[in-house]
Amino acid sequence: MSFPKPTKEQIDAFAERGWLVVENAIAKADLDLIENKLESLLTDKERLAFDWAWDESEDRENRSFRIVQSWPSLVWKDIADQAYRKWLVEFGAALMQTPMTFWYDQFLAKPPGKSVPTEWHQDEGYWGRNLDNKGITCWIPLQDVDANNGCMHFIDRGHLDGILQHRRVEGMASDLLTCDVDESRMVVCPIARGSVTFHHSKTPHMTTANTSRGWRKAVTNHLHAVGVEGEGDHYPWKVHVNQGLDLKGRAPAAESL
Ligand SMILES: O=C(O)CCC(=O)C(=O)O
Repeated sequence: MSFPKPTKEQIDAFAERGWLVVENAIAKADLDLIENKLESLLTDKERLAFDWAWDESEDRENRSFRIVQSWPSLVWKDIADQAYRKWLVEFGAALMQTPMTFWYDQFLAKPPGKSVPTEWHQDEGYWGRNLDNKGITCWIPLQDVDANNGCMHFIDRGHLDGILQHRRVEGMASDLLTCDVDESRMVVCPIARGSVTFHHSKTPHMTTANTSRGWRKAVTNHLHAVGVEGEGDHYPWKVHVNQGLDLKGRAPAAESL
């Protein structure tokens, strides 16, 4: 199976709507390898992951990991050489109509039974001002996803509305942020394993809680335009919560935590 090439219709749809589903993008063997390589991020989560929905009533040692947040490069040294990674950079650059470079990835997993939504946000709400309209994210679920186990929901054309005011999610000790959106423009994106979504860095999006019997696992890949030097100033709502892990130099994204 070869990776799909972006069509003019896809490029135009992304420019207009700020998000895109690409069906049958990544082969089963590649997904199996990703899942296998990243399994230890779950089994060793106390050492290798944050709880992105850390409940403020729980002390650090008893975090319930309602959203496991970790970094694939911690356990997969040559991940950058994988064909899927090269493909998503090429595809993302075509959608943004400008050269893009890989920035960082995250492993985001929601356990069965006790997870929570990843609340509405724009990726730029977490990033510095240098990323203004200069980012794109490719989200790869590792199983079929729908609204019952945490698929993507987008605000259609929301990338054209500017940066929204974000705030911390009530009750969280983590850096989880949220913003108010016009849900009448919401598009729910259930997709099969092998399909992926792309969204612009200003597109408001969320994923629902996982109410299924299995884990909901995903790898999200953040790219920025070539030439962006550092994040620049953060918005005033940004919080830095390092959950006591020493990840500096081992996971690129952790540099800014
Ligand atoms: O997987 C999730 O729960 C959220 C992912 C997300 O917000 C992103 O990839 O930008």
